Amino acid sequence: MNGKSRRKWKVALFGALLASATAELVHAQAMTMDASGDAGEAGEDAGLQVTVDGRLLPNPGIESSDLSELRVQVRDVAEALNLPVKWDARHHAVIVGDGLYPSMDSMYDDAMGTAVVWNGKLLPADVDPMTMNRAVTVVANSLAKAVDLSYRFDAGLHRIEFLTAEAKEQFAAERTQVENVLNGKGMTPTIAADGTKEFTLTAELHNWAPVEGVMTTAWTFNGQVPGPTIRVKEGDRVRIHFVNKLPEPATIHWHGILVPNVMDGVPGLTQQAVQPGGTFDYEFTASHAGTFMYHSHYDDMTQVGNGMYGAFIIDPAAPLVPASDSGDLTAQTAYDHDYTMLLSGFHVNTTAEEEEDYFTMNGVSYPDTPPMNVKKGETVRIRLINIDTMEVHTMHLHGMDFQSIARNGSPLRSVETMNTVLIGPGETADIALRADAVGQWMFHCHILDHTMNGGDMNMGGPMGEMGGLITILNVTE
Ligand SMILES: [Cu+2]
Repeated sequence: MNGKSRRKWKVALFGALLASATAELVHAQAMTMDASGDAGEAGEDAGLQVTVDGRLLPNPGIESSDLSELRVQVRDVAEALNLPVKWDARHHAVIVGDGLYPSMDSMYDDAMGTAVVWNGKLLPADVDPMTMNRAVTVVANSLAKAVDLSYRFDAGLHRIEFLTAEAKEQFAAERTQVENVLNGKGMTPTIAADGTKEFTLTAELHNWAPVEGVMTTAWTFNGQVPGPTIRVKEGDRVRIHFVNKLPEPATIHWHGILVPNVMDGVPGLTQQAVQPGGTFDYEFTASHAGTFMYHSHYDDMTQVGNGMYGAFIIDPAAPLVPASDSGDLTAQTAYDHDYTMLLSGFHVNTTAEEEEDYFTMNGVSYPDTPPMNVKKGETVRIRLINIDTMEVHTMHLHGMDFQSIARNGSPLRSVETMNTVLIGPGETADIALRADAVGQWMFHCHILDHTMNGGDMNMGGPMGEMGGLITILNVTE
């Protein structure tokens, strides 16, 4: 062992954490102990969080008493990356991944004490594996460098953050998908000989990043959350070819659209569930103009709760009416901007029974929700769709009133002027406004724990707490 063995270590105990399915660290107590395992006096450290792509690891990190070195359990990091981990007692080594490790004996003769082999490669000496509290720990930033993870220590949150290249790529890849949903841009259909508009929706598990640096496994249509928007005209004949690539059965329900009973997508009632590997063709006529949605109708808390939903917009067959300078805005108005927002969330570090820790507009949380950029005087329609499994939302706009023009797909006979609209799960609300006030105006849910991202509640500072269901209506001259 090297000279570090005499260094004092603060070790956060994690018994309370392991007992808690919520993975909250607030109960974790801290003590100091030296590397030989002797417990010292209790300290005041509430625990050093460790995340991989935003997912909290089961065990806290360990910091040297002079704070110069931060350590993590190698097993936790490997398992978070879905790599198998085993302990090789003969060579006193942690074996991560499935890589080959030829000439083990000569390899380990060179390693002092404990070794870590990661995908067939002996990790370099500065990773410094050390058995502490019956777990093999390694130096966090050295591990990151050795196995190609981005590394950050957030001193304010007291959190070690590892980030994979996949998480960065996913975040970049989904920006266009999110903007297309916001802007109401529908999938391009194939037009059959009889004029039927054909779309394919494939259900599959796919990575998704609700904010930069946080990635979760989502249940998706076509690899995105929300699924791609389907946008057709009133009276159109529509065929949706559904392909199930999930590990469990699924169906699709066309929420609010007046479809034949056999196309309603309720398993065990109107059809057999579509098995993994199976397909089903849904076919119906776009019954009436309005804002609707489609969503899975099988194992709803899992499938809908993790992303299997999308907007279904039916435009009126009659021509839209240009907006006059003073008249009412209605569902028939031709708007300069026509936005769609599906409200939901993800459980990244909370359980399905708890509230989501990342509330999302179109699959992403503030500050990564794209803004609505409009010019002064332009007209704006926002189609709100609440597809959260449990939560109501009270969407509030700063700086301007808006008019409620449609509810649950149907135009309102008289518009109502308001600044906050309440919308329950399964409901839609179309609101409209003239952007007559220049500025950066917040549009957000007024249930205020829906505007925080997981783990950030402790963060100080004027902007630090903002997350979740917030976007900006940016009105320029
Ligand atoms: Cu809310």
